Amino acid sequence: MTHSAATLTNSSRLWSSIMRIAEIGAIEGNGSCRLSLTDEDKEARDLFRFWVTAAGCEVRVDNFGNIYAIRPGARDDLPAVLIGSHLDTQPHGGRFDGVLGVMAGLEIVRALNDAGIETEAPIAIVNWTNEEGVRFKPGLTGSCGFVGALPGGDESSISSSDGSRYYAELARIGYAGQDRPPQISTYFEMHIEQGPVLENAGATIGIVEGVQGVRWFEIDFLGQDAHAGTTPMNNRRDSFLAASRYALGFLERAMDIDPDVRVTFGRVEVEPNSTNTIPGRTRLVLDLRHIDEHVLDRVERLMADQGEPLKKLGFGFSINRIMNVRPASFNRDLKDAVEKVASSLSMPSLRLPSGAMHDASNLAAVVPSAMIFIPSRNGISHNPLEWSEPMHVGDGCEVLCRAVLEAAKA
Ligand code: HGY
Ligand code: MN
Ligand code: MN
Ligand code: MN
Repeated sequence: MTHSAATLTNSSRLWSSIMRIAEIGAIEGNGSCRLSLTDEDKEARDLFRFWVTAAGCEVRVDNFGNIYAIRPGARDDLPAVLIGSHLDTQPHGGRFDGVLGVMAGLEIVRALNDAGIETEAPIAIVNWTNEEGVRFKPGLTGSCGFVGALPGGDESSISSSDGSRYYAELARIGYAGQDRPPQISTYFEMHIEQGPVLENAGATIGIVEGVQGVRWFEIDFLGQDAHAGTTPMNNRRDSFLAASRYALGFLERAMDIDPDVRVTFGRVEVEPNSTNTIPGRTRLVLDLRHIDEHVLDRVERLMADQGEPLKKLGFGFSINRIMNVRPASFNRDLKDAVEKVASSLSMPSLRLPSGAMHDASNLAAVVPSAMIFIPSRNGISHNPLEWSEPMHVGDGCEVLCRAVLEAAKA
């Protein structure tokens, strides 16, 4: 089946679906805030479900709240080609992170309907639950559940930052499903790069080599609550000061192990969180990343070593690893196929690693998977300033569409 040089997909229809989703949970500065399983997430899920139903897809929801939209093929005995990403965002999220990939899947289904193209194998779109891991931990919850990577696979392995319960929230928003996910042969994820590499290189299409490993830890420091006014400075066990000293010392030592390691303390919890009480308990939530698991292991050992001096000073100290997504590499044949499609459409492409984590890391462990990036302006993401050019959005979707059509042949 050869396709005319004219595009199959409709870039303005794709653009308007992205902007329509972005309006849900809109925040100042053209950003979005749709934390997973909130009313805003529900609204986006409902709209996605409405659109894919209108496009003739069968909708299934599994027990992690992942939504699958399945477009039948000529042979439904064949496993589906799956296209996915996520609709949840960071608290100060942009309009494209995750949304681009789910809406690109929808646009491909719509385009194939318009063109009257029947694929051999079914094509499915997925919206993964809680990719961002803001409200519930670990991140990538839905795709971890899909590949059996959640320890226990039940609520005991999903913690929340606001006291809510994952499965109760799924039920509350009407997405506590029990459907069996579709069998899949291949996974594609289109995503903004969230970094500056493609823009600096003047490339439109990023062919992602792989994703660095990501580990999350809850590091707890226990001191003693005490009065801010009556307690002399030399008679305190201030858990926040202990945590601050620890964080700075750990960061320097980790960079000595490997300057490419990524260490982020993005979340700090202090108890009792009162201006005039010395905090007795502080929790640092650490996001640690690197492409090499041996480096991650060495840094993890350092994490424990750095806590020993605090114990000698009388502080409680504990580490709980709450997420471990292994480094992923993508399928060589699929990368070559994407590169071939991009050059057939005379789009400049570049191979690069992904600094950001993605559901595709989990999928790559179970099926041949590939990721396509498009440029992010100034490399900014997880910020309302996140922006990608409409032309790049359209080009990326057209490349994805043709790569998916290749993969959906029997
Ligand atoms: O954290 C990440 O890398 C992804 O953007 N959620
Ligand atoms: Mn994302
Ligand atoms: Mn993100
Ligand atoms: Mn992703």
